[in-house]
Amino acid sequence: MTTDTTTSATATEPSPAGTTGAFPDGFLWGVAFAANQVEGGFDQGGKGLSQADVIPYRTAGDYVDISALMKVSDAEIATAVASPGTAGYPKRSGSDFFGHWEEDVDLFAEMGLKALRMSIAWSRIFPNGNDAEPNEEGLLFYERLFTRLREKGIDPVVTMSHYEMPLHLVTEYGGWTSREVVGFFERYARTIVGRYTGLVRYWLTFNEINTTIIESYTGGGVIEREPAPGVDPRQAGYQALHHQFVASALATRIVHELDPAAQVGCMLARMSHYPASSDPADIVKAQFDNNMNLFHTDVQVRGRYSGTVRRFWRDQGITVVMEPGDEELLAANTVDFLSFSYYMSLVSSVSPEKYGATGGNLFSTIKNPYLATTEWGWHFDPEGLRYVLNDLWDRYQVPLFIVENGLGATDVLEGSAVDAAHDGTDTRRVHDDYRIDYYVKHLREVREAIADGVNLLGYTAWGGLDIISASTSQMTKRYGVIYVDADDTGTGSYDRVRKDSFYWYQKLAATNGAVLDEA
Ligand code: BGP
Repeated sequence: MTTDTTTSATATEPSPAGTTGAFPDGFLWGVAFAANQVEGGFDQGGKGLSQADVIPYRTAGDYVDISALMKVSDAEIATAVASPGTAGYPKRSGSDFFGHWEEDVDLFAEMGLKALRMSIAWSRIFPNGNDAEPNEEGLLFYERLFTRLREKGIDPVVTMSHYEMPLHLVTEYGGWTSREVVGFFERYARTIVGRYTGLVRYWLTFNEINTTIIESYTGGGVIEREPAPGVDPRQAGYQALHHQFVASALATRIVHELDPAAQVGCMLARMSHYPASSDPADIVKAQFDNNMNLFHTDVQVRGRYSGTVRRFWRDQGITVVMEPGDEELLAANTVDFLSFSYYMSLVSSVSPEKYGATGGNLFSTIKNPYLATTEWGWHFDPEGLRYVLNDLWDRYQVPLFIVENGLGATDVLEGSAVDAAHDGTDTRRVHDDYRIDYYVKHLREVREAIADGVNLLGYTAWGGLDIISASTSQMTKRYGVIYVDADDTGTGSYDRVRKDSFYWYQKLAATNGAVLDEA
């Protein structure tokens, strides 16, 4: 063991917390949300129905099997299509960003944000997805929004597809299992990149692209149906995923062609798997689970499928149809940066029955005895974020971007809009110190990773505003630093109220992270 005089620690330990550098100048502090969860205006401005507009509100039991809440059946879609209005379909009203966007952009500017990660609703541009011409009203909505953001010094970081596609492509084409949808997406990408050249400098193709094989309706618009005899039920998800990889490569080529000054990234729900024990069998299982998560970025950053997933297909009898030239296209059109969401870590074991289970983002996992969990059962693991950042940087050596991280919690609104006891002033407040604590703990680990040498472009906290939850369709699973006065039934004024975390985040951006030393 050697002692390195340049640091106080011995060579075998990570630099102790606190001996850290700072966030780079120009770090992109921001917030993030998705059109299907925030916009509303589902039947306004020429928008067509999307796959998210037919997901009904369901009260859930223990939130362990989340995916049951996220998919819909043919019968449910038929009922939804026949149901006018927003009642019972929370994503139809979202947080009414469609009606409040100017006020919201002013709030983001007041926070001193440098970035807003958001998505475009494909069915606001092509209502049915296969329309000959785009919807000009939709194009104009985002043009005005992006222009206003840039005027305020806020970079839009735009996801082309965030858990939604036109419903027509789901019901008439089978979603992303159809090769034709690749062509419709290519036209959509060419239309939006062409229109917003110079306004949008950061593009993401598919949100959490690994969702498509976990929850195929949400990720790929694939309605769960009985597979043909002898066909693995997971095959539809892998086929849809391959089509998305091809579409992502085509969109990447379009950005590089139409707007070389812009950058395009992929987006992964990074779920790091820790072995439950030092049993080599658990170690190998965790390595496999991590590689089955990371093969998605292997394709989009390295340009090829990994041996792990190819062997998995062989062993499971899963056939993915690739057309001539697909692999060359993937290899020639890799992304400029890697973005990811981080909410928690997971645990792997060859004998999971030995351990209890807990909820998670998209699926449940073995309970980690070293970690606390959130109200929704998600592991609370700030150090895991430092681990993930170093792991991704070492594996790919491309710039990284944390585009989702945050705490879903049931906030309490105190005070009233017109408080008689205070001269009728608005005394509404949300004291969410637990959310500030969450950011502090995670961002300190981010700062450590930057000191470890990780190249990180920015951090966009999930929510910004309170929005409809992707998994549970609740408004009351709140992530924002801005409270939205609405409940799970969509009842409320939709007023915006700055939470205590709003002011803390404002300081975070203003001090480029130095406020982390205060808490
Ligand atoms: C990610 C999604 C987001 C978001 C977030 C929080 O998986 O990309 O859309 O919703 O998770 O999850 P939830 O809303 O289910 O709490």
